[in-house]
Amino acid sequence: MTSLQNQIVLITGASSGIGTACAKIFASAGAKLILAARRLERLQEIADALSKDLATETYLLQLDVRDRSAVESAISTLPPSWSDIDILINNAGLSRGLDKLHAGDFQNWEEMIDTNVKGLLYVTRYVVPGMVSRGRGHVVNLGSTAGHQTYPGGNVYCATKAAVKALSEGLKQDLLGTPIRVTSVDPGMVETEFSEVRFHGDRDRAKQVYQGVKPLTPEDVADVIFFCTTRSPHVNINEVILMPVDQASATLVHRREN
Ligand code: NDP
Ligand code: 8X3
Repeated sequence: MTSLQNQIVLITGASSGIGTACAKIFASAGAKLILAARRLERLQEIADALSKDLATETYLLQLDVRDRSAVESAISTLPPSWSDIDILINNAGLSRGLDKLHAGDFQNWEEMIDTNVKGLLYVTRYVVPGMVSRGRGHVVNLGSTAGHQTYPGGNVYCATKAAVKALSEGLKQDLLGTPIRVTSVDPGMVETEFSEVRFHGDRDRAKQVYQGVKPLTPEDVADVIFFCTTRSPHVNINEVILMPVDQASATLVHRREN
């Protein structure tokens, strides 16, 4: 098993859900964390708690991954003690709406494509060359079951996650001959702020998504990511699909009465 003591882990979208759960599990293994998201105050709260409970060293980046020059500047100006990133967790992402494609909202489309595809590309493009020159590193992309199976109204979100699947495969191929590892972790239903963001803050509608179901928790997903990054250095877990027991496909979900 690979030790994570003092390894530097960059987590995008660390201010909520799966990203925050990743911060906690990697901190508990002694990693140093670069936490990135737009909501700096949230990152500060997480960093303060980790510093108090586990003496974790953190470096915070207030960053919108859609802004290519901001991503370049954030990565290129990391202090020397933070610049040698060992693990990149490309987790920042979102869905917006469930409109039919022919009635879709352009702004929603752009936000999803710019964040889930272009943002992931920008961060990868600025971080991976350093991994290659140092001869070590691991990139974990958050895909989704939505990238394997399109569901009604999921159109553009599903397309972005299908793109993440293709990009994970492409990066793995392009890094062949280097020791850098690439993994796509593709969950089904995870209860986070995801649905609240999808429905633009409509909490009641968001709650209905998980009504009568026991969904995955962000910690369940972080646990899988942690497993993938702690295998022996010659082992690459390419792709993991995980779902709650109550889910069999994007649309086949078992719901209890209460
Ligand atoms: P959350 O909404 O709880 O967290 C999303 C995170 O992404 C937040 O920290 C948010 O931070 C960040 N983020 C969003 N846009 C940007 C941006 N432009 N720049 C930087 N950070 C951004 O959702 P989840 O934890 O569920 O989602 C994490 C990932 O997991 C996403 O890629 C999602 O698609 C994927 N996923 C989620 C599933 C689910 O059912 N929940 C299932 C499968 C995959 P901030 O707003 O502060 O910038
Ligand atoms: C999130 C899972 O099914 O809501 O990627 O699209 S789903």
